[in-house]
Amino acid sequence: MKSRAAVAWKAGDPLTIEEVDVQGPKAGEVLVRIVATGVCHTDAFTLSGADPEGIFPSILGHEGAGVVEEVGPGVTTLKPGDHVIPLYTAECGKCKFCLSGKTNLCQAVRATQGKGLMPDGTSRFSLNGETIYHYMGTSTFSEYTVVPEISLAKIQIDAPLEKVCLLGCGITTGIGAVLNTAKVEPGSTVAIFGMGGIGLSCIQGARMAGAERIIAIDINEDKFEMARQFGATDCINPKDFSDPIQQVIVDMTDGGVDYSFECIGNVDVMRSALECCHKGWGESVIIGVAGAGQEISTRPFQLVTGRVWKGSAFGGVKGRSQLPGYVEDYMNGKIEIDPFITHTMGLEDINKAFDLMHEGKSIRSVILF
Ligand code: NAD
Ligand code: AHE
Ligand code: ZN
Ligand code: ZN
Repeated sequence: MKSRAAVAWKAGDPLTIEEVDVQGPKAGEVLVRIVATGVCHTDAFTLSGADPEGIFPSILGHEGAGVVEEVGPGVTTLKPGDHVIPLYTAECGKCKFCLSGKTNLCQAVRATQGKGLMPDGTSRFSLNGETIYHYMGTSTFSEYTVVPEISLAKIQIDAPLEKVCLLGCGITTGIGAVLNTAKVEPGSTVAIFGMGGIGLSCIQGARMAGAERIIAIDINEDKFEMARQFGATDCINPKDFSDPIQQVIVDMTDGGVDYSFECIGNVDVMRSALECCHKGWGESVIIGVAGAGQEISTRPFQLVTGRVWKGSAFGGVKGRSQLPGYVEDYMNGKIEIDPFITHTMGLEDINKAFDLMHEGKSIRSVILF
């Protein structure tokens, strides 16, 4: 079949809208009609060429929601008409990772996914006979996409897809990093670096966890109004201080924060986020994604003296079993999504969504098909 899709041909180039060919679902696969998709900074990161796993030409997008159109042989848990959120972190329930009880990082399809291919080692997308690669196993910048059954969370039919698409990455990642990865306790002091969709979602999670003090850090002060709306108690711009920001935060908090979250992808800020943690117990969670060749560093003494460095992918959330609960929490008013959607547009304007992100003018743009 034909599908309208935004194709990334080459690192650094704008996407172009094409009518691509999509092959039907093979065994264990599902054809999904995407209704809406967010644009996450990770899409821009891969398009920039900084992602060691970036493959071109490909169809980016990993924050979507849609409707099952057709299922391939052997698919038993989904049927046409079901509403779904594609998962870049599958949940097979059978692999060593799924069975460990220690991680959400199912590896059942991860190797082929990282090569832009379906689990059988081929792509379902092409244009004029040329292979177009998948991205993160989701490729939600296409009206029709093919996704493994184990990479789809079935959600309640009455949830608005143009809103809950943001649970496919950003909002779940931020809330999950606070609740699952850090396990922030009531009364905690928390520092959150980067007030994009991820950082604001960390604020939301910190509020849910009962954190008492929530310090928001960004170099773009336009972000502070929304940070305060979500519950930040302090908003600070590192450019306003001559001391390193970690020192400023340590001084503000009688020795450092209980938890910090890096939501930017800047390795220098990752160091600040660790070093603003309290001696003896402070924990820092890296969420931001850094480019090829970049490395983090700190004095080992920071860890010897009790600070802990962690990372979080998709907020530690197991997509098939836990994401439907996030959708339910949105429907019950426990999770906010609507204020994150600062812009909506059609697929033909998708490059505008990238521009708005780079200009610091959007939190999330949602593409409506
Ligand atoms: P975004 O571009 O919307 O927000 C980033 C924010 O960081 C902006 O407000 C920007 O002003 C701020 N910032 C930039 N440099 C800064 C600095 N030096 N000091 C303080 N603030 C600074 O991005 P987003 O969509 O919220 O994504 C944030 C990061 O999280 C990206 O690296 C993205 O790839 C990553 N991410 C990771 C996961 C995961 O599962 N680990 C999931 C989603 C996104
Ligand atoms: N491909 C990159 C890493 C990208 C990355 O870290 N992705 C996050 C999700 S970002 C969503 O916006 C993630 O979940 N990683 C775990 C995984 O298995 O990919 C690289 O550096 O190679
Ligand atoms: Zn993302
Ligand atoms: Zn698994």
